[in-house]
Order: sequence, then structure tokens, then C-alpha cells
Amino acid sequence: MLTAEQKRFFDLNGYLVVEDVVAPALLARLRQDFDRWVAESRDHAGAYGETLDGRARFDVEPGHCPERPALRRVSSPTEISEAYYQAMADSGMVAAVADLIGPNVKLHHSKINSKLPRTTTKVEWHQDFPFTPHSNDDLVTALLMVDPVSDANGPLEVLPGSHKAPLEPLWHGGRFTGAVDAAVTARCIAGAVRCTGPAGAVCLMHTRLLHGSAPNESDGPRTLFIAVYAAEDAVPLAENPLPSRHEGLIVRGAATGTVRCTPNTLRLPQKPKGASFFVQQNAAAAE
Ligand SMILES: O=C(O)CCC(=O)C(=O)O
Repeated sequence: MLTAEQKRFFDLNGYLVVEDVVAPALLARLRQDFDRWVAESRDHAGAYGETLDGRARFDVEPGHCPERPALRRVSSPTEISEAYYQAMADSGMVAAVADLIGPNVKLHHSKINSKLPRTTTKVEWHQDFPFTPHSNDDLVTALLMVDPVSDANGPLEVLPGSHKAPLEPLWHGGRFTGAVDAAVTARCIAGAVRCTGPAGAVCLMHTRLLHGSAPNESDGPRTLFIAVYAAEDAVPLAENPLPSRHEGLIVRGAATGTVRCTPNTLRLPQKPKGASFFVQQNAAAAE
């Protein structure tokens, strides 16, 4: 699915935006399910629902209310929506990921990160690998744009090439903050590139790439369906932060039972106790 030039861009920069990976009919179903969840969220004052480990499936931002819903996270939507399952297991997104880390690819976890119009949710700069360490780092985070993503609605921002640098600690002062320190953040902001695109585009991101995102200051929503895929021979070294019954699902190729190890040194993460890592990052940022 990807051209040699696209693969070269990913190798060099650690990310790649590919358009039209999901057909308009599937995109419409993804949007319809999400709109229904936003409507349902109006009946809840805080995080609600339940996933495999007993934590809430739906997380809302502080200030969420029926008049101004601020649903910010749906965990493992593939378990409750055929459309999200299809996008995760059988779409152009999977084909593109397989071109990068195939031939054998499995799911690690999935989620929706939502920024409804003029909400305050932001994502502090971090790398994904220290949240989801594996025996090797052939992992790709695929962020599918369910809505058009523009400069104004809180796009994913990345630091190109940072996947080739050492891992940055997410532990500070004896505490897992889920974010890099202030000096690294300043470096990221100075070199940040925004990943924008039309609905149906996907941003493929290397698990070591530094990234973050700002609040949505526009009148349109920014809904990203995020699926984290691993090479089948990458074995998890920490508990899955979003366990689901689809964890380990082979989406391309076959199960070989092989373990491939590459050297990395990092402190193991702390699983969030709250409904999402937003709770973890916000608690640390507020101090
Ligand atoms: O929702 C976003 O803007 C960023 C997502 C992210 O940081 C992640 O998936 O690790």
C-alpha cells in the first residue's frame, strides 16, 4: 500500500500521513457511533462504563455537562462497535502498518481521543514506548482522523526524527508523570510539526517518536481513533494500560511464537488508576 518514498519518509522522520485509508461509508459509521456516545455522555457527570479491568470506558474532561459535553476518551471502542472493529482489523490503516512492521502484525490496544469544540484537553509531550515497552520497538501508533484535522483543532504534533534518539524518562521526582521534562518539552515545541489532514487520513507514528497536542480552539470536533500495533514478535514487558479482549489479535500474517529482542533500558511505567492517561498527566501538570 505504501510507496518506497513513503516508507523512506517514515524511516527518516518517524511519522507519515496517508490519506484515504478508510472508505467514506466506514468513516460515516465511525462518526455515527461516536456521535451517539457523545449524546449518551450528556447523562453522566463523570467517567462511566466499564472495560476489561474494571476501569471506566468513557472519560470526560472537567467541566463536562449536558449543555457542553466534553467526552475526551473512549477506551477499546473495538469491543462495542463493529465499525471501529473493522477499522482496526480490516482497513487500509492495517495495510499501511503492515508495510512498516509486517509481515506479522498484532493489536496492542485501541482508543478514541476526542477534543470536542473549544474543550481544554491537551496531551503533554511523550513517547509511547515507555508506556508500552516491548522486547523490540517495532510498534506503530496509527491515528485515524475521523474528523478533518486542522492547525486549529488540536492536531497531533510531532518532533521529526526523534524516534532515532534515546528514550526520554517519564518518571520525575520518583513519580510516573507520563510526560517528558520541561527542557525536552521546550525542544519539542521549537521543532514541532503538525499532522493535519482530511477525514479518512491516518497518521502513522513510530512508538519512539516524541509527540503531544494542544487544546481544540475551533468550533469543529477533533476525533482520532488510535490503534497501537506491534510486530508479532514484539512481546509486551508491562501490563497493557488499556486491556481488551482484542489484545494480541493478529491483524496481518500469522502467529509464529517467536520473540525478537533489541536492547533498550527504561523504567517500567505505572498503569493509570483513573479512566485514562489524561488523569495521570493532568495530576502531574497541576503540581
Ligand atoms: O490525541 C492526541 O492528540 C495525541 C495522542 C497520543 O499522544 C497518543 O496516542 O499517544
